[in-house]
Amino acid sequence: MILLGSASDYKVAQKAVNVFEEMNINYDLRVASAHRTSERLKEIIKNETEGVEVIITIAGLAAHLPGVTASLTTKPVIAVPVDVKLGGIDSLLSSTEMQLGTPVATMGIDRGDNAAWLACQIIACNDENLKNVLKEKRFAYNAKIQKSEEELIEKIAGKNYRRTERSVVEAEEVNSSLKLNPDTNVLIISGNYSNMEVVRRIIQTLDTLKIKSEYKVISATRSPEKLESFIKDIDDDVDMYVAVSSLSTILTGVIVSHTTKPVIGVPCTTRLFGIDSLLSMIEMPPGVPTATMGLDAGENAALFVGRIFAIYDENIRNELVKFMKTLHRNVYYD
Ligand code: RP5
Repeated sequence: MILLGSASDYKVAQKAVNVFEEMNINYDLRVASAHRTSERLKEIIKNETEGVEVIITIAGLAAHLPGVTASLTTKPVIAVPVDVKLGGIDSLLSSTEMQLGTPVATMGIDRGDNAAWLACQIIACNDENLKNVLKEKRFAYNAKIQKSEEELIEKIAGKNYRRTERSVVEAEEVNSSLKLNPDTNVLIISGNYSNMEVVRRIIQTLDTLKIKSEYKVISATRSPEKLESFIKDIDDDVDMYVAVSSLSTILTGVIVSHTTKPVIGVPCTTRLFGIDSLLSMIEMPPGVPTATMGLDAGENAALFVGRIFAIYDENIRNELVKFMKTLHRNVYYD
């Protein structure tokens, strides 16, 4: 379901609609403001989302639609901040910085398309056919880029343009030497050891929800080949990733570029109050979303993972509801 804070947000929602039409995914679209029509919003979430797997919320300004929606349901909620004022930074921060217990996976500003791609990745966790279609789309992108390069060069038509010769360098066989436990569902990757407290909270919360996870520490800048070969090796064996990163979050960028599974990112505060990691994690180009959580919000990342599993797994859903109850939240358990 796509929820808009106002009909004026449709220009951003249109991008999500286009992806769902391309992917042949059914969707509903509603307009309900968290502030101006709060009762209508509650009514929709409580009584009109049966069978809905993922909710995409699209809102600008003080965007409370995603957070309020997440507080009314246990379904995964994705937010798309809209550029109405301040370039959309107001809406981006009010979507990401959610309190413990109500995770919202936020996309880049105006990135309705990536919200739909992430929704497809989430639905694909339980749909083999969609999983294959997503992989095909990823390969098709290579051909698209190559074609656009050819067209560009034709357009430039510069007399000094020279194509560099292709030299074949023997690819060095990189063995990541990292192995996964066979029953791991969620792989947590941290770029360094300074964010281990966040990793610990993710593991602890996933344990509470009875979701099997394990973690690895691999730097995307210091051991890029190891990271790449590891993801290629194990991608078929995990359901999704949680990536923890600070400074320039190259880690999440590398992971999403090598998988079509959901990647949940936790930006961490090291410098600049974490603004560097938050923005470099969230502002992804179309087709490669990172489901970005608030700064250092390890528990919320685990709870978002729980919401994805809970779509199809009754036991995990019960654990999630139990956890939410311990937080004394006033949630409508649909
Ligand atoms: C938000 O305020 C809406 O999501 C929209 O982005 C913005 C402006 O709304 P309108 O005044 O155009 O209805 O709540």
